[in-house]
Amino acid sequence: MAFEGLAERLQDTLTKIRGKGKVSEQDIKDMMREVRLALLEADVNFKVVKQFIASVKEKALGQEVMKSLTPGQQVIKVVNEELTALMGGEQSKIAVAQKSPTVVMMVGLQGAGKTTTTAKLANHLRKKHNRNPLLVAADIYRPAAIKQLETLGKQLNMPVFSLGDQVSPVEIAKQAISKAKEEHHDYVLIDTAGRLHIDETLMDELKQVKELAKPDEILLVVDAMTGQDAVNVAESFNEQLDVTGVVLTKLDGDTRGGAAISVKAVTNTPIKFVGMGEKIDQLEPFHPERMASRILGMGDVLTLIEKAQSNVDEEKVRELEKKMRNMDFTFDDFLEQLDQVRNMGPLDEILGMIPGLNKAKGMKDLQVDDKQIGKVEAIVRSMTKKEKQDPSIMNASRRRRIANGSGTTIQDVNRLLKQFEDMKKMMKQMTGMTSGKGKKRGKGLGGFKLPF
Ligand SMILES: Nc1nc2c(ncn2[C@@H]2O[C@H](COP(=O)(O)OP(=O)(O)OP(=O)(O)O)[C@@H](O)[C@H]2O)c(=O)[nH]1
Ligand SMILES: [Mg+2]
Repeated sequence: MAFEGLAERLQDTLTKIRGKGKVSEQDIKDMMREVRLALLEADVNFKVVKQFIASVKEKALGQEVMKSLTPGQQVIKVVNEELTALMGGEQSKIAVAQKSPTVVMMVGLQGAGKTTTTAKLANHLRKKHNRNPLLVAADIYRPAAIKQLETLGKQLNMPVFSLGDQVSPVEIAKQAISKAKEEHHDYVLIDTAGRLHIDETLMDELKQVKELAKPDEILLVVDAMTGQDAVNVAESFNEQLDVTGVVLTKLDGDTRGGAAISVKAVTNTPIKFVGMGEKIDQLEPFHPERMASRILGMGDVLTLIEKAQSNVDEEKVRELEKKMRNMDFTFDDFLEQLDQVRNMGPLDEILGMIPGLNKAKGMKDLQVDDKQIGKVEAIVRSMTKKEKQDPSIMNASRRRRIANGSGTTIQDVNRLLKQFEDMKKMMKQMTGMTSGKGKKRGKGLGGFKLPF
């Protein structure tokens, strides 16, 4: 997965500070040294790193205190915001021309992924935007380049415009655009030839195509795995062609992430899409904020905190806490708690925001969890009012009836009852610990956990 090294290092650094009730200037300095090293190791442009560190330091030290977050969380929030800003802030979408068709020109070095991305983009435009693109084969230099695009077009069941390899790319572009107008294609995607280096002859040709086709979008395709080289390439292409957006391919194989973080800052050109694999559907719109959260490995922890605070009724939380202390937390309370969590949004989404659970391997388990929760809820809802209030009356026949009523097994029911008892014990310990010292408990979910 992308960003392994960086994510790991940053997460280590941030974990040290996350729960801190107090963060000193020295803490921030120490942390920033680590962040700096982590970014440099990830092959982020050193000027970008320098600027980033300076602005995080300044904001972290000067920021307003927010009651809802601990100081440690606030520092993380600043890092997250700055990282998001560095990568472009808002999501940058593909151009739409006022008058159809929208012309998109794909450019980039040899093997960067232009042809593949042209097909992926066509697929994306059709699937997500209900568009009807025309693919244009304007790479007349590499043998089999036309064939490659035609094969992809066939696979997508989409038309590919070509005039063989004896007609100039400028002429191909011209005829393709008139054909698109005739046949009411709303996008024209022009795949151009790659080059080994920034080479003047070919660059001139691209300029001519640009002159004639007047593209609404020039997408520069760069290979994320080449790190800072990708950034330098982007800079040169941009100087010559005024690129409007970058597609970062092979992010699936990029363990460092330097290009993704530096491209926007160095070239002032936004990343619009990222390639996450060779398959036709492995192109994703680039979301700076999501990417930042992913790099920081915190899922969307801040959104989660905010959601928890706006959705959980404070009064109810206090009531529940009192019950927990008195050990009379019942299955009714449990259902209520479940509803409160549900109010925050779809469960898998909520769980996805929890750090550690959002890792790739966790995703499968999440679905299982969702089912598991449905089961648990069915069991609880099959209990009588009396049983919910006092699970100790649960004898064998009651357990059997509940299993039948909820479509589960006696083992399932037994397991839940056992977990519920364990949870109560655990809660008692937890509340005992914190209330004993008279310390104020965390808000949000009130600090208790569901028993799964
Ligand atoms: N893993 C991975 N491979 C990719 C991605 N995008 C493209 N590739 C692979 O990169 C190789 C080159 O892709 P092409 O689309 O042919 O590259 P190109 O820029 O058109 O190359 P030229 O036409 O020779 O300049 C192919 O094997 C693609 O499958 C990606 O996002 N992830
Ligand atoms: Mg190609």
